[in-house]
Amino acid sequence: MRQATIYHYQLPMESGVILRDRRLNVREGFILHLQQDQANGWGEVAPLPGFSQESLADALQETQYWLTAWCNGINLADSHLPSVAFGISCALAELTSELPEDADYRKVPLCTGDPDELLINLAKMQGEKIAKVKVGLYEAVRDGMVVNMLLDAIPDLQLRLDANRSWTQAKAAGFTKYVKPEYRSRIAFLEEPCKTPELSLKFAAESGIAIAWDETVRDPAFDVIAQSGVTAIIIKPTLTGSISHCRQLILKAQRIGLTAVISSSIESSFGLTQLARLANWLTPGIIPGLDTLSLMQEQLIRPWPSSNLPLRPVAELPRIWRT
Ligand code: OSB
Ligand code: MG
Repeated sequence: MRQATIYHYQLPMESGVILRDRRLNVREGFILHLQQDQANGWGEVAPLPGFSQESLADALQETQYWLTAWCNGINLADSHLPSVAFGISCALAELTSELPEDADYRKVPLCTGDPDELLINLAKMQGEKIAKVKVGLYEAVRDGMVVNMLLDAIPDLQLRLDANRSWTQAKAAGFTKYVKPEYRSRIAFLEEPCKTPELSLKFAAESGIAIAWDETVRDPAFDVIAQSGVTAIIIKPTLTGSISHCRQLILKAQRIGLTAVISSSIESSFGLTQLARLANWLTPGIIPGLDTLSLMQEQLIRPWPSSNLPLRPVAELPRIWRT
């Protein structure tokens, strides 16, 4: 016997979390509970406003459609809505014990503003020192100075930078000019420096700074290929699709020597713990980009080990659908 239940969650965000051009006051999504005989599997479906193509209503309708078929013994192909495909695949992978329990709860500390705060977090970091800094929000000169300052302060630090396609060629060149040449190799990669992939490739060739694809991975025409200057691809499963689809991208990247980095789409602590398990399984040794829980005021169902945020249990969530 198969049974499926859907819960709705809304989690308050820290004030002032801005995503692209909008403020995100609450993070909203669904928690799925699948049961088959004695086995249980849970998953999170949470399209991210401004990033996902599908709305919350689309995602709910599609999830209900897929789970109705599943309860009738039919396993449809992966949903074409990435958030739905990912959440359902997680629940199924728990149900079948395909998703290992072991997790990598390290995360790359994320700096969106104050670099001094980042230094304090890095001082606490065990083992490999690596941080992610958002660039392109202020002047390129300031970004260059922050990078120099961090790399000066911690000699064994590596940085991941993320410009989210914000720079013109001139701004990108301005940034390069301010980063000490001997520091360029300590930038593991800079995600999407320029407005188009072509310009970003040109930037990599001219600056000697390695780049990574994030937005480009979600381009329908994207294929994982070796390109000069590109060292990594960022996989945000909620924006990409099912575990098996993400796994194919990751394997292809690894085969040609690219680093695949699993990263957050601002899921709840529940979703983040599944991403940490996925990272430990599919990208061992690569610290995932999961430092987004501090943007929220609460955790959900499963706690992130080092977090002190209050935890909302499933019993407090409205159950909105059941087969
Ligand atoms: O800019 O890469 C982004 C999260 C949601 C939407 C967009 C982005 C992000 C992150 C996640 O940066 C954190 C990370 O990748 O380390
Ligand atoms: Mg990015």
